[in-house]
Amino acid sequence: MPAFDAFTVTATVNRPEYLDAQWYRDGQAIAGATELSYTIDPVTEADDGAQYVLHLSNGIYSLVSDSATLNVTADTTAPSLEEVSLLSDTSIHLSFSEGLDPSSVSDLSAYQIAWRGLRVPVKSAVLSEDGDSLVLNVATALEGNYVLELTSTLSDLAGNLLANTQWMHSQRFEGTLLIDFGNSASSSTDSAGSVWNNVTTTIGTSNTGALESLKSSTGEDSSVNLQMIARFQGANTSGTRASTLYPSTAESWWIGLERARFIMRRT
Ligand SMILES: [Ca+2]
Repeated sequence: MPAFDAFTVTATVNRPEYLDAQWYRDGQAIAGATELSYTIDPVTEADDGAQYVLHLSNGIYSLVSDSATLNVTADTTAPSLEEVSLLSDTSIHLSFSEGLDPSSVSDLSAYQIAWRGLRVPVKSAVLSEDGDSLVLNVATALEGNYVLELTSTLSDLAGNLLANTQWMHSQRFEGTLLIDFGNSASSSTDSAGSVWNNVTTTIGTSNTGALESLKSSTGEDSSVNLQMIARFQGANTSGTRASTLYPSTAESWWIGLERARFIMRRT
């Protein structure tokens, strides 16, 4: 068995209530090991080859079990991050394939969370008792998509480093996003200060070419962010899609993790 797992040796006897039990390891009585089962958790490579026998006695007769040999192999399997979920908007639950070394999780710089172009600080990291789950408490309420990146200093008890270090959490937006590119009176001048000037204020305004958290047609926050990749100067007069600068697949874009359908509407 691999190191750092639990090992249990059990004897089966008829009428155990009349018997006193004592486990021995390599000929030495083990203090406190007086039940029919004995567990070592976790085993280490130093336990490799240990022999266990059970001595049973009813006061008149005594009996010694066959011996059981414990074979321990080195743990060479790296832990992996299996699942990430939000417990609340400020706490993230991480599940790992096995227990992590508690000393490897305490450095908060091991956790990088990117959300809407921001780095969200991690305030605390709390490892479960068995070490295979971790709760990260963050300073900012997370809505929608975020990317979690872990440094590879996280390890299991044998020192094997975490195998996968990045996790993208996405919430699929189901709905329609309306983007209004304005009317013929809107400015079509290529001005650095008005790069997004043709988008109405009900959707969002920006002079940086980026729109955060587009609203759906029902006013719901979609958590979808949009970054302008090219201006379509003067395109409004003949329809946005007529611009050669605009992708021909304009109705359906991949934006970050989301597939969002855009309906172009001229007003
Ligand atoms: Ca391991």
